[in-house]
Amino acid sequence: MAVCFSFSHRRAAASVCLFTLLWAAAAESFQCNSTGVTCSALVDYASPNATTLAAIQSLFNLPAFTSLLAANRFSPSTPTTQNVSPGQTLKIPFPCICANGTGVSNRIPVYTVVHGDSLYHIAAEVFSGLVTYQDIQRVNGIPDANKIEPGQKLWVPLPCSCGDVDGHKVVHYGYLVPNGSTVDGIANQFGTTPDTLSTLNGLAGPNDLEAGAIIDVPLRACDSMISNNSVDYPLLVPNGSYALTANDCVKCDCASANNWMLQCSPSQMKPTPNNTWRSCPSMNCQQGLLLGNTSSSSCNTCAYAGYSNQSIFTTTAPISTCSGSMELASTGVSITVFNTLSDLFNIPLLGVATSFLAEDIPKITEQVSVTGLQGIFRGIKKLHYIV
Ligand SMILES: *[C@@H]1O[C@H](CO)[C@@H](O)[C@H](O)[C@H]1NC(C)=O
Ligand SMILES: *[C@@H]1O[C@H](CO)[C@@H](O)[C@H](O)[C@H]1NC(C)=O
Ligand SMILES: *[C@@H]1O[C@H](CO)[C@@H](O)[C@H](O)[C@H]1NC(C)=O
Ligand SMILES: *[C@@H]1O[C@H](CO)[C@@H](O)[C@H](O)[C@H]1NC(C)=O
Ligand SMILES: *[C@@H]1O[C@H](CO)[C@@H](O)[C@H](O)[C@H]1NC(C)=O
Ligand SMILES: *[C@@H]1O[C@H](CO)[C@@H](O)[C@H](O)[C@H]1NC(C)=O
Ligand SMILES: *[C@@H]1O[C@H](CO)[C@@H](O)[C@H](O)[C@H]1NC(C)=O
Ligand SMILES: *[C@@H]1O[C@H](CO)[C@@H](O)[C@H](O)[C@H]1NC(C)=O
Ligand SMILES: CC(=O)N[C@H]1CO[C@H](CO)[C@@H](O)[C@@H]1O
Repeated sequence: MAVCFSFSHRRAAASVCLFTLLWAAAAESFQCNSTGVTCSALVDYASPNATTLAAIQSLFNLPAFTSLLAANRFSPSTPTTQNVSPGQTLKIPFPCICANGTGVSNRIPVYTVVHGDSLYHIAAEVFSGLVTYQDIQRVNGIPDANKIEPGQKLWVPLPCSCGDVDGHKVVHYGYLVPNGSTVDGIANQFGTTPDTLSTLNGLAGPNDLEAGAIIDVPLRACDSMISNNSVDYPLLVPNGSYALTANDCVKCDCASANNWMLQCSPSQMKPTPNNTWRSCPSMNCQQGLLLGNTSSSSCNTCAYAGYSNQSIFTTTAPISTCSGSMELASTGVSITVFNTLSDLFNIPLLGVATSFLAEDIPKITEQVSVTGLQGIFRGIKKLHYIV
């Protein structure tokens, strides 16, 4: 079924298998030493045929459509009817549980057998080889693989893992290895090291990588202030992506550029329809600071601390990137400057604004919204506003 060959490409050599089936993934369970631990994980799914996001949500029993959008960095307004083309790969978010040294999806997805199905068809085609038919047979205690009945419900144990890697919080991502990949290339692409990838996946060397295999890639996630008794603890959001939490009321972004701290703010969405919240609860810190906003005077941000059935919790947290008060020799104005470029639109404006009259803020905004710290200083000097 698969034709394999080796080739070398600049620095590294790799083995590649060409599948006659459309991109059937090769399942291999991931090691996971933390017994009984659950977490959220991701796996690549290459849809075998043309379908929609709604059908994929249903196939994988995803409770929230927004989780599928977030995992794939799609806009929160993407419709459920959005088309998925044959072979298109999507990241599927799901709960993982570790036991006996390996991780598997925690009792989902559950697939209902239809007329004409075989275990092989379900494993290799419907789930595009994310599992073997033997995996499904084993976890469901099926004595004879040839005997399944329409209507029978089968747990499909997807490969996954939980736990920190190299001392960092990570989301374990079951990555579908594309043709022509190298261990170095994959490590580089996902911000990890070839050694870490080789150890996690028991790879003997750079040649030990097969196109179409699913390998465990640890995606470093942001740290957060979420309390360990919050419903969503520990919310792990990998670099470059977002998550909607607290019944979709809160949107949290993770960017390595923000010192690996999760940044959360009100999502401006309605709460998910199936719970007791008719509208999103208040999301303020003390002194009326709104979730995600930063105080110009105290170098504090209003951070997300989790949620319960009743409320959304917040806490004020110091911003590590806040550099405090700086003297401007040319004007004699002391202003508070925050030096994170990504925060430019929220934070420095406040810092600058405290030194000027409110009616001048639009002018200052024009000056500073273009560049970073240097731009702020230039803007201030140009405007010659002195308190
Ligand atoms: C990888 O190989 C498969 C099977 O031959 C093929 O269908 C697919 O187009 C190839 N992908 C790329 C990116 O070359
Ligand atoms: C799991 O334990 C084995 C044996 O102690 C160790 O070699 C391996 O690195 C551990 N794996 C992880 C992911 O921690
Ligand atoms: C309602 O939401 C909870 C999580 O908040 C989820 O587990 C459950 O499946 C949802 N039910 C429906 C019918 O969507
Ligand atoms: C782990 O192994 C034990 C004993 O071998 C077994 O009872 C249990 O079902 C296994 N757990 C999983 C999740 O496979
Ligand atoms: C696509 O494939 C899935 C899984 O094999 C199947 O259930 C579904 O009916 C197919 N849809 C179309 C439009 O062929
Ligand atoms: C939860 O956090 C509190 C305070 O940070 C800590 O004392 C406690 O041990 C934690 N509990 C668990 C189960 O981690
Ligand atoms: C984090 O993601 C951004 C893009 O979203 C990327 O430019 C950056 O290299 C990533 N950093 C790490 C350490 O993975
Ligand atoms: C939260 O609500 C769910 C159902 O809406 C309920 O089952 C659960 O016990 C509640 N938890 C708390 C702590 O009130
Ligand atoms: C004063 C200030 O920075 N307010 C911001 C607080 O956060 C909301 C959204 O999260 C922004 O729209 C406000 O501009």
